[in-house]
Amino acid sequence: MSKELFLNNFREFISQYKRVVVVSHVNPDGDAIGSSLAFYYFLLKFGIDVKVIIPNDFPSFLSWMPGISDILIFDKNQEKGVEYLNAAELICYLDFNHPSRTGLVHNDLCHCKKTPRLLIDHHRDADFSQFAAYLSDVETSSTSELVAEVIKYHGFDKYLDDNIATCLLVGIMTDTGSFSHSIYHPETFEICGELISPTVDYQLIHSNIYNTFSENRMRLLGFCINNRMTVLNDYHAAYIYLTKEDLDAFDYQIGDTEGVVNHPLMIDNVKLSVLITERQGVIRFSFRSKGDFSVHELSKEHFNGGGHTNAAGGTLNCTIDEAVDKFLRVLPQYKEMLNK
Ligand SMILES: [Mn+2]
Repeated sequence: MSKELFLNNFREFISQYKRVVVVSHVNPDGDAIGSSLAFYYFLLKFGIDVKVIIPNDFPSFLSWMPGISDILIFDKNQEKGVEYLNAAELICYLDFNHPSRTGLVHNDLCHCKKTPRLLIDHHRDADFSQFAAYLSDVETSSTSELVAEVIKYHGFDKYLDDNIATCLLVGIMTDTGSFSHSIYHPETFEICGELISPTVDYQLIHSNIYNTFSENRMRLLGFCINNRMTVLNDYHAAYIYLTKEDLDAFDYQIGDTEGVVNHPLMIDNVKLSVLITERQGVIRFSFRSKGDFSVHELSKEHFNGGGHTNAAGGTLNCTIDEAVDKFLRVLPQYKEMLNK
């Protein structure tokens, strides 16, 4: 299904459904929340009964967003979440394409597999046969940009409001690291220009996202760089690891490690950065790269994950020491590529 076909048919497609659930991925980021809420507000304008479900809580730097209190956090209210899913006539996947990305929601999503699915996403390797309609483009900055395109197609003059514009700007801003990467075409800037207005203050949105650290979060960042960062010059790589004890020592809150992985890339010759964290018995990997080194391929191959060329995640069931060892064992395979 081409973008044109999706856009052309969207109005007619969506009008078949009265009750719609929008789901986004586990550990939701700015784009997951931004795209889901913007799409939520858009569907409300068609008189649709829409619910937004996220698997677990959002980071506190998003707590000011319009509509955020309308979101159902599945692990806090599973009963209601299951009720919404069972009542849905259409389930929309925003900012992910595989149900395994939905944490606790996964099981209940499988239970209603007869319910048609709609996809709006920019991640790789989607299985389009699962979807009644899909808008998927890996060369778009963010799912929020795709939602912006959908709304623009139907007329910003008719459907854009300050809530939608704010949510979309949050998604595009956060997925591009404040417009520093993942920008594939000028339309990303053009559409942001159309979202900003006298009543949608870009600088305020930016400040709400990036200048709202707790003291603990800032000190954790310092600790990561000073005490837990290893630079591997032979590989143009760097990694940071954080144990559960480290996180506890800084009274870790969801979102506190957001952006930490980007810092090693600020070193001139570092092309690959990895953050390895210990969370409730599983190890989470966060990968970032500069240039054409694909952390998607690296993670898909060795760390049960994937994502984008320059940003990907992964998980392993092991100890933190084993996780660091694994990374160090895998790295030599990529030495040539990293030294290119
Ligand atoms: Mn995204």
